[in-house]
Amino acid sequence: MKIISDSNWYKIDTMKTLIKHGTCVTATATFQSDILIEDEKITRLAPDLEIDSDLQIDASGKLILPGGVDPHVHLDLPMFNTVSSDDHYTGHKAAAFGGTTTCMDFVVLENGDFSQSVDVWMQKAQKAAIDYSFHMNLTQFNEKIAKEIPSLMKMGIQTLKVFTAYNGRLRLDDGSIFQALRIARDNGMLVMAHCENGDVIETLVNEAIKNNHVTPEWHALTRPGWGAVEATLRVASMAVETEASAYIVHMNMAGEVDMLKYMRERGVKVMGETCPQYLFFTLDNLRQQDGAKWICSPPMRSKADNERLWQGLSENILQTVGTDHCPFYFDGTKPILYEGEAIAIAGKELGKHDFTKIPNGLPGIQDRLPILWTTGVNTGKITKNQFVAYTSTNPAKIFGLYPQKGALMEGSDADIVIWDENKKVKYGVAMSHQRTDYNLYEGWELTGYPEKVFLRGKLIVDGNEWKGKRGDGKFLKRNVGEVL
Ligand code: DUC
Ligand code: ZN
Ligand code: ZN
Repeated sequence: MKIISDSNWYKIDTMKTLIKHGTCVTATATFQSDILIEDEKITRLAPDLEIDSDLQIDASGKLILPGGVDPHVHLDLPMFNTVSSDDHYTGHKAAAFGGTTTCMDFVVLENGDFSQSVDVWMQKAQKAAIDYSFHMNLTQFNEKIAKEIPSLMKMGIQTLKVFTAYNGRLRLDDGSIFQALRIARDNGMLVMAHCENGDVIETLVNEAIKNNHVTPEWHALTRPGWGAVEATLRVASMAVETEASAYIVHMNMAGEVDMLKYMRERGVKVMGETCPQYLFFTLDNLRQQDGAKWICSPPMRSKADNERLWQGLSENILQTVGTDHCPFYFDGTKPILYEGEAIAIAGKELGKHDFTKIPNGLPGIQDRLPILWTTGVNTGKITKNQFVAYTSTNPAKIFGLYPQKGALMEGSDADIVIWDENKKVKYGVAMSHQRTDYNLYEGWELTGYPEKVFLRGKLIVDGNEWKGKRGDGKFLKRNVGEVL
């Protein structure tokens, strides 16, 4: 909206942007269309629009995609005497440069108090630069908490994340997960599950430490993949019994894809997310000198797992690609420059002599779309429409934001990416706005990259230029989502 001053009169006029000659790509179709944006919304979608506008953009030869929706990020998350190194400004800015305009972060539950815990996250997100919403980490459970779960819906939070691992810290026992699924079913909520076997991990970690096995590879060796497979089946089985729906986060094992397929073929309301890192990297990366860069939970697996996950995407067995963005510096003793300021945040070096002290998590919020495009679309593993479905439309639908987000439709928010499918870049930390000192895809040659990114009609990324602002991102109250 712009305000026009006419002598002493002020009239509020609509800001109009017209994007012409682009090729729109949605989850289900590819078509030629112009797009008219009025203020924050898409208001016309038709070929050959001839309308006076304040800004006209020629998108000939370019693709128009709905802004990416990242369902899984951890910004400003305290962990192991430090904090994930992107906050709700730097992480959002990086997301935008990669074509993502909405992300969903997890609220840490403190003292079993939902409202106070959400307030803490609301405060952190005051500096938001893209639109955002929250999931609630359900890491404690008792009668009082059970009764209060429905109040989250009034706050616009329709998702509970449970953990079958991290004993003594985040894990809920199966009985509590079962009860949470029932409550979710009765209130139109969705349970998201981090699936690994907490007891096996605890046993193996204790043994590894006793035997002085402290290098990064032991992080993966103490978190066996079959624990993830078994826990996926366990959560899905509880979803059957409770008639609830469940969403398995960060799927990383071939067997998890098999379980998902098996359950979905039998009508179980279970959905699966994977993340780019699980499509490429393996235990061998943890064996490198800089192996700590790849420490996250669940850990990297094998080539066969990478391949089965790709197949899961090709064959529509999986539903989304999130990032689990939770960056830490590789060497947090050395500052990096971010927006001209030297900033050092303790990171992976905390566990130099003990893998259990390495903060868990990887950067990826900016990388997701460009990496998936080059390695998925350009190789023919997934279509352009699947790309949009996994990175934008499906997360918007599952998490109750569609068609406000994840869509190119009249009435949708004008979150738009003008995508140059011919743009070649040498990717890596120098191109990244993620606030960390390394990038998992350093030196990768990519073809296909965002050229312009709009958030609710406002141009926030223009080539290499940042036009966004702290505080421009809006909290999204979410509705009941769809089961895909
Ligand atoms: N795994 C990580 O590696 N980091 C954050 C949370 C998680 O589940
Ligand atoms: Zn997790
Ligand atoms: Zn996570």
